[in-house]
Amino acid sequence: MRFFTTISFALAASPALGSAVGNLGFALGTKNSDGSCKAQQDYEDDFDAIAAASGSKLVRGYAASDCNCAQYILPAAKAKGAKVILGVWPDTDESFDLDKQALQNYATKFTDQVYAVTVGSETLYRGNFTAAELLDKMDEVRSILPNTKIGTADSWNKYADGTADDMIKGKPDILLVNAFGYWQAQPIDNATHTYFDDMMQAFTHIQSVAGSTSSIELWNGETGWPTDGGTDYGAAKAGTANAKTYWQQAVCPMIDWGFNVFYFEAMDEPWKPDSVGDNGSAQDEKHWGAMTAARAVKFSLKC
Ligand SMILES: *[C@@H]1O[C@H](CO)[C@@H](O)[C@H](O)[C@H]1NC(C)=O
Ligand SMILES: *[C@@H]1O[C@H](CO)[C@@H](O)[C@H](O)[C@H]1NC(C)=O
Ligand SMILES: CC(=O)N[C@H]1CO[C@H](CO)[C@@H](O)[C@@H]1O
Repeated sequence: MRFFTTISFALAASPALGSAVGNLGFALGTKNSDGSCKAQQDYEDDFDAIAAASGSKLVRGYAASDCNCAQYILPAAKAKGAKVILGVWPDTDESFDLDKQALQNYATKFTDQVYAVTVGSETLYRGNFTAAELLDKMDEVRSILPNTKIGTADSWNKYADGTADDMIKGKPDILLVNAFGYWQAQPIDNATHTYFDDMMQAFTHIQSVAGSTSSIELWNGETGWPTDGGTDYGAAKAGTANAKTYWQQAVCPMIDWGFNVFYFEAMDEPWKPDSVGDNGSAQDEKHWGAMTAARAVKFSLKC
């Protein structure tokens, strides 16, 4: 099996990842079930629920100014001993400026709670920027938080196919690689194979372009599986039983291998509209949580 060969190679070549077990974090939304913005107490309750269910004290967001996220999540993280990867949304000048302002106003006052900042989420995948343009945006953000890890998150194939090379050569501090067997329309019994294979292709390419296995901190930035109520995607069938299988057969083993994983996502987001895919069919985005919107676990989140 191809992925076992590549994994042994990556581990042998990656003493920094080595035999230690990897870290687990969760993508976390900024809104309550009714679509209202979360307040500090809501984030504190989220941190409590995530830690109780999984032991994790790390979450990631996408836009620091969205719902004034940085303003409320950082004091909540401090109260709960948790850390946050904040996001900057550089796609438009307006969102870029608002998120930079939020970092300036809040992240600079809570640097111990800011694990890292990602500039852009799948911008190369969407074709929004070239790798060099993205690197410039990352440098702008670094000038606000010079001692914080700065990087980006993108789809595994945009790392593996060379699209990101000029950005990788700029030596970001941290890169998040998104990979979903589900979005490759894989049946659950082959989804782990696809996920591991995607990750290996992206990680080995990044490390070879960087010329080092340890100069850039690497994470799986998103993986997950929609639960009951979610939409099927080809042979990938939504359902809580499949999500549980994916957690046990894909997520936990990846962490056991020593890789860092963000699960997408912590809790359902019932306020989200359906997103219309490339072929015009609506895809539900409300049921990706490992927990319900009321913070009840859907299956054991212990590995
Ligand atoms: C299973 O996943 C691997 C890796 O992505 C892929 O090469 C293979 O075609 C998949 N098998 C099936 C039956 O889809
Ligand atoms: C769109 O593509 C997805 C994934 O292949 C598939 O599940 C869905 O049935 C398609 N919808 C239409 C209308 O073709
Ligand atoms: C700078 C840039 O090209 N931004 C575009 C990124 O994509 C969104 C929509 O997908 C556009 O609205 C932005 O103008």
